[in-house]
Amino acid sequence: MTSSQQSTPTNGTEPVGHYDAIVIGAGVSGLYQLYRLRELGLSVRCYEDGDGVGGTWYWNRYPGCRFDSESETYGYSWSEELLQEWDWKEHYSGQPENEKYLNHVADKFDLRKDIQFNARVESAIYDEKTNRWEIKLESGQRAQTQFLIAAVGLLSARYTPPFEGVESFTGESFHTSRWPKEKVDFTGKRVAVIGTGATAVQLIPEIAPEVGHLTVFQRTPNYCAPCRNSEVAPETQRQWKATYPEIHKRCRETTVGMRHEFDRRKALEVPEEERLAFYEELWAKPGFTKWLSNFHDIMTNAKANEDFAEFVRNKIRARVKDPIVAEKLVPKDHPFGSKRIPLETHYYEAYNRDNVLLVDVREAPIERITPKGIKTTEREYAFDVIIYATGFDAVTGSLTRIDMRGEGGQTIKDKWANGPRNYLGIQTAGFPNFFIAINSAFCNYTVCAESIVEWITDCIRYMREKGLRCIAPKPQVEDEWIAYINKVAEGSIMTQARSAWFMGTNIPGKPRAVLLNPLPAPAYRAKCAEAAANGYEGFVLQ
Ligand code: NA7
Repeated sequence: MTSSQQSTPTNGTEPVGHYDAIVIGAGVSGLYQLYRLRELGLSVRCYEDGDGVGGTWYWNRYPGCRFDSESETYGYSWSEELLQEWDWKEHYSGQPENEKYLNHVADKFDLRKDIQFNARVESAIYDEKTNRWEIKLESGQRAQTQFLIAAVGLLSARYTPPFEGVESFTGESFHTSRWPKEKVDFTGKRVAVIGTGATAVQLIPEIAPEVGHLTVFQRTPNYCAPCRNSEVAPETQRQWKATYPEIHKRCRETTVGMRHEFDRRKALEVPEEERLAFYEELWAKPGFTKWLSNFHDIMTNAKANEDFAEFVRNKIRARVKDPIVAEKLVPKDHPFGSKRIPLETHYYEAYNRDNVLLVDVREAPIERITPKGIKTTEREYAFDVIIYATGFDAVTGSLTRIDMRGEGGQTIKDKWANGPRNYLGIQTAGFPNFFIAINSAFCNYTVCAESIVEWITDCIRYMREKGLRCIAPKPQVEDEWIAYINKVAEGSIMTQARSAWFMGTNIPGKPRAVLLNPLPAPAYRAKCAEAAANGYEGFVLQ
């Protein structure tokens, strides 16, 4: 037991636990944050809602769930031993392997002993007299800490549209991000999937051959691109292991923290024949190459974007046999890349099956869920199973769902009523010693999450070395940061879809705001490093 740890709570009846740091969430960021803070010699407690580690890779266990990032770039980069002992089986690793990997990390670094599972944080209240946070779990258990780190994930607060009658349905219902651990048997069943985002696009082709009949309720078609997943050959595995430093160096240099980098040429300055050949070349490659190695101005120039968007539309048309269904699957109301590009395997072919029906809910919106199934403005459909693949209250939802109160009792919900306010995405004024370890940069999760965790760790080390009690951003600096982020985002296609979690517009009533940091990852990291190097410039330290 470290010096400042006075009690170790195990259930709702014990005395308040006192810690130097509390980490909320045992996903990719939380596990690493726990590890780093423990290395610093702090007493750390991690509270995790689930009964196992993994975060996103614990909760999202629906059929077909897998990385969209290349596996070799997703694993933690900070332990050479870990890198050398872990073999990725597929180029875009599936959820079971990913969960296994994070369990392996938790065991290897003995992290479990500081994690309390089935522990949902209900409230976090800042005490201005002691400069400490008091945490209350749903069980009633309480704990206090100097530093509070929310590693709660950017896509973890699930969203189910408030359809009337949801509870009345007499069949089984699932949200994809709360999928049961036991296999769901779809054999012969009439199944509905609501939503056609990245999740549904992974799920639909997996279950289509198994179900009796599948009805997909689509509101907005997406520009889905082939994943082209494959098994990792032993030689490739050896090559990765021999070159991890170069792989990670590359990921730290690129705009999005992956191996992909945008092409410096402007799309429409390249002669048509050469341009189309380039598109075909990108299309034939796996992963996000088609998006993130494309001409850079497809993300800023509407005409360049439309040129590639039309190329993708034709790819979709070529794969769907029924031209009416094909046209429904072709996105026309938003630019390519203004919503997350789903990576797919046999997604479009699923609609060529006799047992799959596509329902366009823009033509006939869902009116209500009934005891039997789903009623649109056109007709009622009967189902045995309804799957909600309806996404997340992204970035802010996992924080605003906690009753968080900072200085003067201000709640984070009130403070963020018009969108998130923060400095560098890491701290928010009025909430001292509270750190947000959510990678909301537009990039590879782990690479960028690691840098945020390391920034927080260095900051806490600095404070302890200098004998400082608390840190929070200056409100004016925060305002300037948000204005800057908005200005950078203005020039990007990413803000232009009518409904996208990038901007919070997928949730009715949620303020439209830039939720993903639009800066290139190296530029963002440089800003964070600069603030730290200048004695945490922009922050008030006491
Ligand atoms: P997404 O991408 O937010 O997709 C949610 C889907 O649910 C999307 O097709 C929505 O349509 C649809 N939706 C939401 N509300 C409704 C209502 N009321 N009626 C009909 N359809 C609705 O979430 P995912 O889980 O697929 O992916 C999230 C991220 O996880 C993904 O980007 C990856 O980064 C991993 P809409 O498009 O809003 O019209």
